Amino acid sequence: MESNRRVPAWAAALTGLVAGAVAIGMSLLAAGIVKPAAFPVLAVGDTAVDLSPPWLKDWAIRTFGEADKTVLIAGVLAVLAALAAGTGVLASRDTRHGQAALAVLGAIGLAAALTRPGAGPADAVPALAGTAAGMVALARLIHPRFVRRSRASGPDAPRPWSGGRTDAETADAETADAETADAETGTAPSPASGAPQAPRADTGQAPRADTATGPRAEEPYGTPVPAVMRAGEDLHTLDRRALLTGLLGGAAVAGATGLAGRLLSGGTEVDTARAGLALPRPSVSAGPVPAGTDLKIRGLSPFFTPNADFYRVDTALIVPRVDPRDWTLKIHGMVDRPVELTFDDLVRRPLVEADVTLCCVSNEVGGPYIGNARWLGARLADILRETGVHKDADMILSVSSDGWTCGTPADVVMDGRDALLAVAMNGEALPVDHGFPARQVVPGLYGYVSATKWVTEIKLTRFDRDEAYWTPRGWAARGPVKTQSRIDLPGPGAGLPPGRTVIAGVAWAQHKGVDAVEVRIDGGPWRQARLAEAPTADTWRQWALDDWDATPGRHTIEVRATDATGYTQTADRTPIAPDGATGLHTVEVTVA
Ligand SMILES: Nc1nc2c(c(=O)[nH]1)N[C@H]1C(S)=C(S)[C@@H](COP(=O)(O)O)O[C@H]1N2
Ligand SMILES: [Mo]
Repeated sequence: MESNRRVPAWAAALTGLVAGAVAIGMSLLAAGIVKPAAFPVLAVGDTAVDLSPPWLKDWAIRTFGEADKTVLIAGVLAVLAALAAGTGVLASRDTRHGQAALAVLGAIGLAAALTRPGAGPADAVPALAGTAAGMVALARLIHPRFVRRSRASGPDAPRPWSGGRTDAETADAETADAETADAETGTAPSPASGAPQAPRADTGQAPRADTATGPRAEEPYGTPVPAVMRAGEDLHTLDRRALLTGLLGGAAVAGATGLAGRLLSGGTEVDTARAGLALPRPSVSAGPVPAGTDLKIRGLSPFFTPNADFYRVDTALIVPRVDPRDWTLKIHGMVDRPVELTFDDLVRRPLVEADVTLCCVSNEVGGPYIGNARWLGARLADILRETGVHKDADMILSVSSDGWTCGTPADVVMDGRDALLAVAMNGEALPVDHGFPARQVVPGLYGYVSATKWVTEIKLTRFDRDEAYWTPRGWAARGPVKTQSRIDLPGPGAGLPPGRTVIAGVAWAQHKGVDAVEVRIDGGPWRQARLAEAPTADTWRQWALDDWDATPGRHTIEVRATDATGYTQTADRTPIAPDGATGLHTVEVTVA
């Protein structure tokens, strides 16, 4: 073992990295065949999201915004890469230790995959296949005989690692080459001299890798990959060419399996299904919005938020891709007649168009997690009524295809407002990011208690019996939207020329309606802003103050809205948790 220390760490780390890549590629392939959501890296990331404390999540959202998922995935991959490199270093000292480390990583992936919501035995396959492939790759890249022979040859004086060989070593190396090259490279096998013909590493000396692998995982590895450190050489030298060939071979296997896995994951199929979807006509159309709904001021949020600009908040690391042909919505629990709707059942129902502003409870005062869209969907209340909801059921617990849960107060959904099972957003099928093929939209409630994307199950239950995803994580069980307003222009910290300046923004109090918006500068008197039209009470409302005479110096602009119940926004600042931030949006500008 001691002599193996002379394998340079960088080479060992590289072999570990490539073996790790092979493991990930193979598990992606297996996931593509069996179940995309069972990809263990994703399962580990999802588990990390679910286990991370609310403060960490808040911090991540605040710090990285909508890139939080990219950052998390990059983080998981970086940690994995470091662990894989470490595995290679371990393996270069003792193959069994490296293999054991890989098995532990595989077991973590396996455990995560098997404990995801809705996981079944099939979810084990990608983790197992990936681990097995990684072990085979590691066994091939760092030859098991490597360790054996070093022990057999007894303690060696440490020699600097180099490409050179002494005569004695060359003899050894030739023996080893003969063994190693039997089926692997076909290059330069010298006749075996003295040493018994060792069984092939992948059939004899690496039982862990083999028994765990079986023929299937071995198959895509068909391209023979030479051992990086040939036995014999391993004691003192490293064959750079073999290393390179091995690494490239491994990388090719990883790339090919990974790509095949991605293609098989059905992403493109869902995109095709989405593109080919003919949007049903609404039976209740919302009609064109009145002139004056959009003030069309540059820099002011447009009345309708384009889908591409619509904020996205969810716990999914990779958005669920749900094929409408496979989609069903199961409605059960405290109902007389449980049903399971297909997508056809849903779109054959009378569909209603409604303009609804959706916002996130995590939106800080003045924050970006709010958007307005024209939704098309079936009335949730009608569907529920048909199932015969029990009188004492006060919670609609909806579940997404990836196991996220949401508890919506039943009385809110049933009170006649446009609570929808939506299939379209701004005139196109729901974007995958926004819940394709179907999601809930309920005006007046924050998204976390109402807006389930990729919804596949609705259970009628009670708040005193069930808890949705965010409740045990410190958020209120019920989340009515708080009356709020935001200054869109001038932007925070803007430098402005003196003179007449437009101040404009949006205000919202969904399902109540915004009755007034006031603006004040430098703590002066509140001034009424001009309000845009608002076709219904369920959307935000644009506002503008057109005639502020900006004088040189620093100025503070504040805004407050009053809703149709007569409530005026409080200036008291509270944090987003547990039920939404309060306080006045305040913008500082410099006029010069
Ligand atoms: N399946 C699922 N649906 C979800 C969530 C989620 O994490 N998973 N997040 C909710 C939250 S917190 C919000 S604010 C809205 C955001 O919807 P959007 O991403 O379409 O803007 O979706 C809701 N629906
Ligand atoms: Mo949210």
